[in-house]
Amino acid sequence: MRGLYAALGMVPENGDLESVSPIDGEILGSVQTPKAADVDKIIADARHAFEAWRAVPAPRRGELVRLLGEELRAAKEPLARLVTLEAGKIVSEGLGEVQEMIDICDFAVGLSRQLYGLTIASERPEHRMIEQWHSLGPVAIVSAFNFPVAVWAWNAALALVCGNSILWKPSEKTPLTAAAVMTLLDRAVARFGDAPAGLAQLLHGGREIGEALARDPRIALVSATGSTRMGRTIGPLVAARFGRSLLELGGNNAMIVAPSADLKLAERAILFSAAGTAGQRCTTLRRLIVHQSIADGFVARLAALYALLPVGDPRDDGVLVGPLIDEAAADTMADALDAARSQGGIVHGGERLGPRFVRPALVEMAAHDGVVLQETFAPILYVLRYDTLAEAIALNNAVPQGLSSAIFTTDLREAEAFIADTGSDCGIANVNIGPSGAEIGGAFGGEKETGGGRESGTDSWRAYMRRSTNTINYGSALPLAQGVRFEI
Ligand code: UN1
Repeated sequence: MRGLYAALGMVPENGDLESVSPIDGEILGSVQTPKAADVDKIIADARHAFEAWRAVPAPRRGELVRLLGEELRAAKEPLARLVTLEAGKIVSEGLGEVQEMIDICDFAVGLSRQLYGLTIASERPEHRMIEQWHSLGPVAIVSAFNFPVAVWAWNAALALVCGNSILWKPSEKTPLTAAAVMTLLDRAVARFGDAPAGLAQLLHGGREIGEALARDPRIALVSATGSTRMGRTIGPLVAARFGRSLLELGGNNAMIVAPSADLKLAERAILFSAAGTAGQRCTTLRRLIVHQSIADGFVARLAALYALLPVGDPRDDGVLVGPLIDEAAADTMADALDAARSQGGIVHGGERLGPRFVRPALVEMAAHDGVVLQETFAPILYVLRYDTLAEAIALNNAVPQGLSSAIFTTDLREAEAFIADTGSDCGIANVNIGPSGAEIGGAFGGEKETGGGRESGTDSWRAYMRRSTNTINYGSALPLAQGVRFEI
């Protein structure tokens, strides 16, 4: 750990929150959580920083994010290694997570010159209407253990170029990766030169910190990623003060495998999206809807592949499935498998291989019900069968969550039907690609209990700004809209 701290320029802390590696239970280090009075000061500082930062031209704000991208490029390997140690991701996925941060920084730098408004045709003569986008205020980012740094970057890079200060409450399970990223950001800030103090701050801790941020009217936007249960607490707290929230909550993502599908491609996509990251992505494939005509052979083949999945130390070459984040997660998986069995499910795999290590499970279910409707944050893939595409799409949509979805088909009509208005009801609907592993260029998020927020690409930046509509009269009369007359 000492070498890693040095490579990341981190100073070890001796705090009250310990970081435990899911790989072997080793204590990696600790960080300090703030007291209630500290939280108040942190928020006040964020407010002051915002007032200064919003006056900095957006392309100049982009320069800070460009420098952050440089720091991340330079520290990619050690930061990825820390992600592996603290979150249990395999090396390639740890590197991918840091790459995702670099990608969003690049995106945000370009965006810093493209925060475009609109010119609107006015109904009145010699009038012009415009729409401008202004900075919003301090943005609180609440992130989860499974993408301990990338999801922060999606929010932070956009929020910063949009003129906002940022506060970050990372998962209490991954405090060190957060501390490492703040060290890199501090370095970028130092190189930038004149960024206001308090522009980007870190608040370690549990749900009480998230709730304090959600309650505080000085926080303009709360962007929270995590379970639907967390969202049910945070969302109403923010709404009660008419604040803004951006919620990225649970997913129960499905893939339809049609009779015409390229089954080799489908197999690869299924293994990555269902077993990758040990089933701990919000976009993880959780339900497989296979056409009756191919189901027997395809499921048998998948069960055989599942048995070959290399589970083990995520630092080792060739391992594809690392540990679950903690023992409670492995217990929850075992409970879900018991529930599936009691619903008549046939379970392939799913054995516990250590306190936190599990073999991914493939579970054939007769009915789309009970445990299948819940998001269990573990590598369990429920398999269901269908006859007609309409039935498969209905199953895809018949869960409370609406994050991601996919179809494997070579039939153009089926592919288009799936992504049409009347097709998948999710925020993400893919064709011949699994539901996980999105690029940053697209807007990321989902409907229903997933929370409705969108982060990352396209116009998600608008969530971090406020809209101002301006009507300008450059004539010498005062015509009223809708032809209203009001003259003495
Ligand atoms: C998450 O699991 O919270 O699309 C985010 C993906 C990743 C991000 C997942 N790019 O799977």
